[in-house]
Amino acid sequence: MNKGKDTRREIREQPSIWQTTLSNNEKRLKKLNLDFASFGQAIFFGAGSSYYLGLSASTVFQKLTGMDAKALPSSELIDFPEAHLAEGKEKRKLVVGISRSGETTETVRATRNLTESSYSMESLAVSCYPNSPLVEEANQSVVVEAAQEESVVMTQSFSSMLLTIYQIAVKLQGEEKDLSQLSELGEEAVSKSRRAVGEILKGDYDHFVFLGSGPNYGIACESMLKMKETALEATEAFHALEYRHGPKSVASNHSLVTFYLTNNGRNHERELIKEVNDLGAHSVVLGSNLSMETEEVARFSVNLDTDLDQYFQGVLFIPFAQQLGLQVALTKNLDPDEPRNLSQVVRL
Ligand code: F1P
Repeated sequence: MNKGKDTRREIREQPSIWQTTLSNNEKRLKKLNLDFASFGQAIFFGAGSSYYLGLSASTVFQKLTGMDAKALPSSELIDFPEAHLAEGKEKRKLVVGISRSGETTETVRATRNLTESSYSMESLAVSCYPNSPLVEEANQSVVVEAAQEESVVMTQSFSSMLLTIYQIAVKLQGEEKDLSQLSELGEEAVSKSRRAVGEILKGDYDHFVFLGSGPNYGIACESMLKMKETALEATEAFHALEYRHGPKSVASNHSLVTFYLTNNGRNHERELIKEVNDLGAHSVVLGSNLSMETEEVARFSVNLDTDLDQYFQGVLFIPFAQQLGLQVALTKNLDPDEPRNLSQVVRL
């Protein structure tokens, strides 16, 4: 049986799905009625991969629009809204529920609770399914139908919904930004990542760490989840420098530490690579226009040839972890299309 065929196809098709998504969204986003000036805060929420998508999306949204933005697990908005939503702010909140299925109970319930609450807000759903409960609950929605997938674990749906939120932020910012190059860059990212994974898996690792700061922290968290879901591996995710404050103590020469490099943190991230190497762990760096020094200091590298804003690069990094999880699973004779203990939709 061809184990992981759906997951493999959906990872590799991402760049073309992004192209379809970007062009379809041109029409969809015109229908959005978001009075940007009326909002004082944006709150992104989801479950699992969709929460991690929100972590990355919220940083991009704040950077581009200047609006205060944060991300929460949907369950927090059900159980502890008072701990996260300040009363009395004169401006409205834009609350963005993210869900591939549009059926995850806590995300649907959080949207309903917010809509019925006393908070002055506008709810927006980002999903892959048009007639889902989440889309029905929200005031407005953007549905990314092209990214619907067979695989239980989220791959193209994650990256395509993240792209969609990039586009919403660009639209609200009011400046023209051409994101169409992301599709072409995606082809480069998928093929370079696949080659790097092939090299990496000549080694023997039993511990995977993903480090990412700013817009890349959510990507690091999603990478961690991909390795857990598809390959049943021990994985961790941290903001880059957080790794030095204790977690590095468990690194060994069977640890693979992946860095999603940023421009802002490039200098100390480079020093951290050397520290990781000195621990005996193997380092992987993904970034754009990497210097010879950075490529030489890292064990493995995926060097993307682009000057794209660092806030948009996260979507180019995630195919690496998706393919790493897929290939490690296959070496363990697991089937990523049938991940243990998981289902496509998680309901309470
Ligand atoms: C997302 C989710 C994923 C999980 C698995 C099942 O649900 O729970 O987080 O990793 O893929 O689906 P959704 O709310 O985005 O549909």
